[in-house]
Amino acid sequence: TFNGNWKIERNEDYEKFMEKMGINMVKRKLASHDNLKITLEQTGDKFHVKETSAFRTLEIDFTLGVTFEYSLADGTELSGSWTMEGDMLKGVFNRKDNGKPLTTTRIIQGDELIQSYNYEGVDAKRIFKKY
Ligand code: MYR
Repeated sequence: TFNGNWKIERNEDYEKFMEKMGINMVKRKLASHDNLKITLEQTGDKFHVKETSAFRTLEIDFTLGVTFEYSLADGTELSGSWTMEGDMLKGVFNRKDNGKPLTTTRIIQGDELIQSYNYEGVDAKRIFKKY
């Protein structure tokens, strides 16, 4: 289950990914130490997400397979949806400014939640532990 309170533990290639996203160096440095925490609550095919970071606090509701809007901390707007493939959450989003896809997955591996990202051929991971 994805349910629980998750706190960022480490990143892999996240700065490179943000660079591909067009985020400037100062923001990349800040964002790689954003102290991101997410709380996930799944009820059937509905998720409630609380996100807290150095940048902001927000709550999001989505239903698997249903398109919704999400803004990144820098204001970049995405539109897309999450689906479940086996034990994996798979997100397919498109940037509203340029139409390009950003794909992401969440899986539980041991005591970690691993979120992977892909944009324009660049992969990154953010790895969370329960708190
Ligand atoms: C959620 O489930 O937490 C809400 C929806 C998340 C949408 C996709 C997230 C992509 C985040 C990319 C971060 C890129 C920073 C440059």
